[in-house]
Amino acid sequence: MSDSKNPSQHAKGKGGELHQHADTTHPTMTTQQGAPVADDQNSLRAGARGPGLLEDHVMREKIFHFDHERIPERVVHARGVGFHGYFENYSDQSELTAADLFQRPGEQTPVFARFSTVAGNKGSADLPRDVRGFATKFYTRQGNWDLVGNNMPVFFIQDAMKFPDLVHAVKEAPDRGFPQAQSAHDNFWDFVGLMPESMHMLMWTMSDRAIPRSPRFMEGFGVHSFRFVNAQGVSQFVKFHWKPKHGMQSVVWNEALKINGADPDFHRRDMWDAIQRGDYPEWELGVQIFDDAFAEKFEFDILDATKLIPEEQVPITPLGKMVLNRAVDNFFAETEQVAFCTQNIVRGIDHSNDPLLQGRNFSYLDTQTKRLGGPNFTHIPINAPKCPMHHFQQDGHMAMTNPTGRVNYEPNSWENNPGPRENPTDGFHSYAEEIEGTKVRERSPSFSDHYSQAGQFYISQTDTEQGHIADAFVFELSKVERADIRLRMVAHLRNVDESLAKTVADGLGLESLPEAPTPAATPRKDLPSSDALSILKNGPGSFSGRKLGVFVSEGTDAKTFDALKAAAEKEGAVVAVIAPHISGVCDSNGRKIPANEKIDGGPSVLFDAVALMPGSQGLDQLANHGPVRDFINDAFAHCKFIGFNESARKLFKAVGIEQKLDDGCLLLDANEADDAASNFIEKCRSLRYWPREGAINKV
Ligand code: HDE
Repeated sequence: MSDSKNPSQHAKGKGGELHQHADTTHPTMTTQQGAPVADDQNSLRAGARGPGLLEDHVMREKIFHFDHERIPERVVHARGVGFHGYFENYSDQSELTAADLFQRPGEQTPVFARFSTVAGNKGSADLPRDVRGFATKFYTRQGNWDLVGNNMPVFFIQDAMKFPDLVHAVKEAPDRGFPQAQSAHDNFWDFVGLMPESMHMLMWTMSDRAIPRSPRFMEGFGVHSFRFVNAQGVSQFVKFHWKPKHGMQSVVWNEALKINGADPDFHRRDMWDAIQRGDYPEWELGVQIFDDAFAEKFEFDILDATKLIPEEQVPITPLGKMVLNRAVDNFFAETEQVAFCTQNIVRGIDHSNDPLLQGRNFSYLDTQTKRLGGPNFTHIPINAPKCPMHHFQQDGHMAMTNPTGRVNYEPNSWENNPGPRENPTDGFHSYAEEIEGTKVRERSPSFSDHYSQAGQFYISQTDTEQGHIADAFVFELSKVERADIRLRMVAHLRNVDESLAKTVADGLGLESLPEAPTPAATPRKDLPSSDALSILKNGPGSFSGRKLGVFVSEGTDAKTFDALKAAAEKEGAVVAVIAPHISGVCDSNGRKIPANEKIDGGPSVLFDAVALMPGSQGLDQLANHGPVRDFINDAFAHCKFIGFNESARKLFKAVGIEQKLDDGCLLLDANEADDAASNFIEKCRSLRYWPREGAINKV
């Protein structure tokens, strides 16, 4: 074997000694101990072809460290992405809460927010049908407050005791190690079908909320009832809400399936890109505030996390806004190591007796200790408060911030450096709630209505959204192999909404409807529809922050292209150019238009709307090209707005939709390029042309 295969050998003399000159343009590589490394290519061995030597501390250190690079991924919410930013408080809320961050108008508090899926592993795709985590760490001047929420305001279960079962059921089966990142399988539907309390949450997870277009376009919820407590000790209940500045948006299911293949990082890339271009993701934080009297008269138990309080019943009071404006410097150090804990609350905020929340308060601290390796995970910069800390806690694995001096206990009578003391005025006080009761393992009967709000959610949706919910149930249950599990779910749906049950039963090809189970509490049919629960009733009315995919080829008309780009950018949208080759095309003026994507890598599922602007040459070839055909077919099937020029008609013909063009397809007339472009972008503000859906996609 010849040594000449190894380039670094060229620098060596016969005995392997280095003749290379030191590289002065880069810092010298060192070991973890700081010792300069002379050779990073070759391990130490007995002779050039001989065995490796154990003595090689440089190689052993390098490989040892590599071997230990992974930490356990989160047991749930493993897949996620986080960003830095700030929370800006609107006004003095001291009457409501003593929480320091809500006292002074205009004051900014640093935050770190992490968005996640729940079921999938760390390397899974961004767009499974799933709940999304929405966790925010506020680094307040009186300690860290973690608001660890989701993008849905309710949850599957009422008691933390059932969480391991729920998570076991949805994640990979223990024998086969699949399915990954999906709920469309027997174990999940078996479990939830036996847990009627999950019905309301299932309506949410079968809705488009479970396939968001980006975390930027999601609402967030604290889910549980919490307490605000003011300096006088007066408390009210609150529920936390995040409303996205750009409005809500989701994708359609068939699109989600394809996005997962085309760009598994779709969400994290979208967030990253938005922040890089200065279009900072933003949400308004608000609270529903209510007192014991309301809690008493409300139809459901405010401690039951499977229930929400409709915004129409208790409107949201805005408190401030969160702006995410900075990506992490290092994904592992920040996003992976961030440790959210529901127990991290600050003076002025308190927990309620929600049994799910009570269980969470144990779980998060416990899981971080395992995941991050010891009790000092609070010393990791992303987890450390940004306010001063003084306490007598000490030692443990990886202690980084250590006390000085001899005094590590309290009380003490040392005069020199005696350490901190408690502060009853500014310190954290639990709300002085009167509690008495018998020690029992018992679910309150006030938790027993499992269907009413599920039905309310369904009737609050537009026809389009109702259709998507039914389709989602049919899709998921069609992946369930055991027929009795399918039937059990349809039976539950009869208690939610008879028409939904019927549609799902038809979709599954059932000959008759199964008998509905006897509910623990009679489902109410008098709950009014709540518009706030629908995505489509709360559209953004703008195409701002969205992405237009423009397909071009050689000879694309320069004027139409420029007009469209200008109109999109004026709206605050981003234009991506898709071309037959990544090096781009020359337009009708002979100017080079660089491409962002080659057609195969830039399918239309990655864009919110598309424009087809091929040149007049080579259309036959384009019409026969699979990726071009898919681009058009998918954009049409996913109800996207499609702008097109005259040449594109040939492509429509090739895929058989020439006769089906509707009001969602707009001609970008070269003679009126500016008007046509602004008209098209104006249409795009509706995000999708839903009337098309009724005409296609049905079997
Ligand atoms: Fe979590 N959850 N959870 N969860 N959860 C975790 O903590 C748990 C629940 C939520 O971006 C774990 O750091 C229990 C509801 C988010 O790092 C773990 C119960 C809500 C995140 C845990 C729940 C959430 C987690 C896993 C039932 C919405 C990701 C890793 C009582 C209000 C945070 C970790 C991040 C993560 C336990 C239910 C939100 C095991 C026991 C309800 C956003 O501690």
